[in-house]
Amino acid sequence: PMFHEELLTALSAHLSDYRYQHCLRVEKQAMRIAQEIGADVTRAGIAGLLHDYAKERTDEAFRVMITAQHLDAELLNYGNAIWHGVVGRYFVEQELGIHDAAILQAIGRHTVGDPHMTTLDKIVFVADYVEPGRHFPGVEAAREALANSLDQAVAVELQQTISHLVERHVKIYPTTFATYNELGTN
Ligand code: DGI
Ligand code: FE
Ligand code: FE
Ligand code: FE
Repeated sequence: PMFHEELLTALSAHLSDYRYQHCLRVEKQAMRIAQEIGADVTRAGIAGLLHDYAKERTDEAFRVMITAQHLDAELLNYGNAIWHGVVGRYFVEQELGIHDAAILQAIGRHTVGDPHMTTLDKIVFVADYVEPGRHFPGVEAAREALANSLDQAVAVELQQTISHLVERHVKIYPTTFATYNELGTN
């Protein structure tokens, strides 16, 4: 596997500067959350750093990967917003030689979640949403929720994200709903 400095070089080679800076902030944010709750700080950092590694690939590159990895053909009905995590994890594995299943899973779940997220999955999911470069309406509510618990932050993020997507009239990936439905509410 690559050393941290090599990961930074690879990441910066594939991302615009603003998204590269976002990834560095998510790395730090994920490590901070992991530290606070006694989770694996190293895995949180690597997954946070690399979560958007594939975000600037072409749609064609994602379609090729979906076919090559025999992923659910339903994915072809979505776009970069969904692909960069769910499919992006395979670019991380193949190009960066990261085979840690927990890290790849957290990258794969960082946008849409999963009904059975691990603590690492939740850390990356939330760190991406609340990192200090985020300024959208609702980010403070998510940060306040995180001060209470990671699970509260996951819930607020899902509620706000789904509402936002509905307001924008965009298609919602079924896993996003499944994750929302699994929250401890009724
Ligand atoms: O990649 P980032 O911008 O850092 O953040 P992200 O990966 O969490 O979200 C990327 C985009 O995907 C964001 O605009 C919200 C959107 N998104 C999240 N869930 C869904 C979704 N878009 C669609 N179409 N469907 C979803 O279920
Ligand atoms: Fe992302
Ligand atoms: Fe996210
Ligand atoms: Fe991100």
